[in-house]
Amino acid sequence: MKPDREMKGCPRSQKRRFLVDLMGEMRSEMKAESNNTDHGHTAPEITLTTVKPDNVVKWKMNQLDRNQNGFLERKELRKFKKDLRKRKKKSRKCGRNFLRYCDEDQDKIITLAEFIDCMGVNRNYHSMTVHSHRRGENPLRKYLIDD
Ligand SMILES: [Ca+2]
Ligand SMILES: [Ca+2]
Repeated sequence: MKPDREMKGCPRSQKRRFLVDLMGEMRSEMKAESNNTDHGHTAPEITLTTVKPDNVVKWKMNQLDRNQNGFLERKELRKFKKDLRKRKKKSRKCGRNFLRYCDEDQDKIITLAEFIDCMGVNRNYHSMTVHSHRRGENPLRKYLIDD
């Protein structure tokens, strides 16, 4: 398991609360959405009492990924970013820095693995089924070997 990274301006205790809140919000969004689209037939994969955190994140990713290419680009993140900034005073900094924190390799796009990771699904819950094996490049490496 990777060490808990730091989020700028958002101390660990706040960060944890921020992530738990955010997960809760996504969960209720997901619930509202599934009620909306439920016209008599229920989607079998969404049973909200048992839905796993990583599935919530996948759902949110799917909502945001408008061109369905499996990545979140900057323009797709614009609205989400706005929502994140509307937080209560205490966690506003967390919200502001959240997406930058998520984009661990800083390529300006957020992959599902990055999203799941930055939501703390691996750390705060133990129902993780998606593993991130994409970890090829150490982001610090270029600083270490470049001269
Ligand atoms: Ca996309
Ligand atoms: Ca990225």
